Amino acid sequence: MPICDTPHILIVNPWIHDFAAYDFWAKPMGLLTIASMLRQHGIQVSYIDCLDRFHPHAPKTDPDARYGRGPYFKTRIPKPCGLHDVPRYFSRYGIKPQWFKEDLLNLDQPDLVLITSLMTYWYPGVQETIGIIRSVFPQTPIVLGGIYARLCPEHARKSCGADHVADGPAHKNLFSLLRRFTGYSVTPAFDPEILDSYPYPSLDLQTTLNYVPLLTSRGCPFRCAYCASRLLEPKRLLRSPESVIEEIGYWQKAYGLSDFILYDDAFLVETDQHAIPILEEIIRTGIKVRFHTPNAVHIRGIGAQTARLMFEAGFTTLRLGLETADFDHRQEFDIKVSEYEFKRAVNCLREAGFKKNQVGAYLLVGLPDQKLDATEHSIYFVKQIGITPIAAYYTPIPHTALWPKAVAASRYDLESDPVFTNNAVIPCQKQPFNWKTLSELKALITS
Ligand code: B12
Repeated sequence: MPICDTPHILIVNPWIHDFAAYDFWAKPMGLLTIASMLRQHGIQVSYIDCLDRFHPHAPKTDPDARYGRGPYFKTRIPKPCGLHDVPRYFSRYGIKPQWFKEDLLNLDQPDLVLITSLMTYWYPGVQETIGIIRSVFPQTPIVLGGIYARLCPEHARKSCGADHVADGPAHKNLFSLLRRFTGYSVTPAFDPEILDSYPYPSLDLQTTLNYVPLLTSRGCPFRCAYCASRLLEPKRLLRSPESVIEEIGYWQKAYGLSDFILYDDAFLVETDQHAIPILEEIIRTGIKVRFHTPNAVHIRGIGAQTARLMFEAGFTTLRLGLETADFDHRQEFDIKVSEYEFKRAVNCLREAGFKKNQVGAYLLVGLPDQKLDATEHSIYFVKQIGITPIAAYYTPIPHTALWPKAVAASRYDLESDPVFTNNAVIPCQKQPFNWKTLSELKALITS
């Protein structure tokens, strides 16, 4: 292996292949942080985002509409094997393959390609992305990391065509991979155990910057049976309020950005030490931005004080992790909230000034053996309380406590291929599956 002077690294955010996908504030934060970790050492980083909604060839759209959210460009493609029964179109979401090839050909040959992955069932998009990179740069090693690589490493090694699958977080393995594949050796400029020492993600590499993903903490103290957070982030780590405020100020001043998206697994736990000081500091400094929490916040963390602080600090889109209104039978899945706590939280939010359309409660739909219409009661309950129900279609995740039940309940062979775990196919419902009931449920939620 040649030893590079200062290597040139290409980082790539791959396509999504799915029945539906939409940019609900989804940025490859891990990959863009990797870019910053490399740039701290003067390493040249090029970036191609296959999901770029603002690619020079893409139809023009308003970046600020809906606080930065919006549709991806899409191209219809054949459904994966085994999912032909699903009465929906299947698409590649993101830029056209020929734009991707042109962008690759415009680059100098990189010494190493780092590619990320998100949903496990999006791996066909990763395969296609790697295939094209390989055809343009056959000599360059390709390393795959990210959520799919970590949750399904064996599958990824067999199917994705990468030279190496990194099944751990980049803050632990990035620099040894760099050494292994380029011979270039540096000592990390941050301490993996101290979040404040991490560089900000290289959002400047995006062609258009319209919102900022923000991580104020890692990990979650709960062990919900359906969630992989514990596996991905076993240790709870908090940033200091000063470092969070500094980052918000940086993006606001340098790029004029107003929409900040909290990527935390659990922003509202340990509120006294974490969320409250952050919110108070935002208010004290007079920063005027909007915050959105598409990852639900913890309902027990919402009291009169936190509700008022969030409202004053500019929280605009709030999602609550309710999951079910069947409070008597939820112990099997989680122990997050009681009926009383939920009602109290909603009251506090209302009194603080939040409006019905700003506050949504996620409800899990399609859990193993859950009848589709079992969610109806939860939908009515949330509506009656005066906030918005939002369906969170259940995605079975390997290594979680609910996985064996999901496998047993599914009409697909979930163990054979992650593509079957796509929440759009409601994988944990047995045959015969009634798509009409699903449409009726969707109509009830939006009515
Ligand atoms: C933020 C988040 C989102 C964001 C978007 C995130 C994004 N990147 O686009 C939003 C809120 C939009 C979202 C939505 C959903 N999400 Co989500 N989300 C997360 C969350 C909480 C954090 C992800 C994150 O950004 N972490 C921070 C960054 C820094 O980490 P990272 O990108 O993973 O990178 C690290 C490593 O993976 C690695 N790495 C990454 N890339 C690379 C590349 C290389 C080469 C290397 C070496 C390393 C490496 O190093 C990085 C640093 O450690 C995770 C849970 C978790 N704790 O990971 C769930 C998670 C990924 N989401 C999940 C789910 C189910 C969903 C939804 C389907 C929920 C629903 N039912 O609607 C939706 C669908 C998304 C869609 N259709 O667009 C599941 C994934 C399930 C699966 N089968 O894969 C997770 C694991 C949560 C869970 N339930 O267990 N999500």
